Amino acid sequence: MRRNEIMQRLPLALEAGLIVPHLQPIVEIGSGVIVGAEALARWDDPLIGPVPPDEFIAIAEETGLIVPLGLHILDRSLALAASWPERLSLSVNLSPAQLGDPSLATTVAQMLDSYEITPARLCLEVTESSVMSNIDRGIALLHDLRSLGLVLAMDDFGTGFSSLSMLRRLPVDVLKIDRAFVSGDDGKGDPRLVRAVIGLAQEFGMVTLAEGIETETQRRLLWRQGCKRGQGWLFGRPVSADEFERLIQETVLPVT
Ligand code: G
Ligand code: G
Ligand code: MN
Repeated sequence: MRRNEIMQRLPLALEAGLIVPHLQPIVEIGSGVIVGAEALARWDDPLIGPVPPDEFIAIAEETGLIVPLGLHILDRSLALAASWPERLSLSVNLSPAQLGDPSLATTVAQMLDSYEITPARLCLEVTESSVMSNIDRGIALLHDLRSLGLVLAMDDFGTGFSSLSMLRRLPVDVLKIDRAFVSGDDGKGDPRLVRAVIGLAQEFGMVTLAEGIETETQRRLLWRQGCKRGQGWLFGRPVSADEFERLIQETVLPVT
């Protein structure tokens, strides 16, 4: 019942602008200084109430609505980033279906242009599975995107089914260390896997960004191992655009 309700309501909600980006701070792990944010779609509907993102993102992927939804989040979050200080970057998730859109690179270029955003401030996050569905086309599109001057990150790395050899073929700059390895569902994660991912990233000339940092212990471990950037509840949950603007006026949280 609920699922049908969400499915029916989703296109209307998107049209009505009810689906908006919230922003989770991305920090320099050592200093705690905010260096950017990841845009995460949120939907609070006046008729059916708040809908959790994992539910509506999954439904949007099934119905193909993820393509316009993804572009909407990209557009709205770029509009926000245009008013932030130049030093702050913006990360936006790309879904597998978006990587099948031949006009994606042109659209992204037009958006950057119209908001007058330096391409290097935008990071697009792709998952292993999004490239796997059509490897050659996916890789070609990633090269097109990267040639615009923006940054590419691999999201959810090491949790899917892809092989390590993908690291050699994908033109990505940033490897995101999955929350499952950093904190997991039990708050423990696995420091051995964290170390291994940091080592792999170094071998391939990529930068690491840790997700799901919840405790000072996790933070210190990452910092000691040379992971420079991260995000997680320790530093900040995803917040509304207004709240994020307030955050970037202040927050400094040095390592202890
Ligand atoms: O905050 P969190 O519960 O937002 O996100 C749930 C899942 O939904 C995560 O896997 C996240 O990557 C994904 N997600 C959130 N916003 C977007 C979006 O704008 N586009 C895509 N493709 N995925 C998103
Ligand atoms: O798949 P992706 O990495 O884009 O999704 C990010 C997801 O992780 C979102 O659902 C976001 O709300 C969630 N998240 C972000 N920081 C933390 C954290 O510190 N702990 C937990 N448990 N979830 C987090
Ligand atoms: Mn992400």
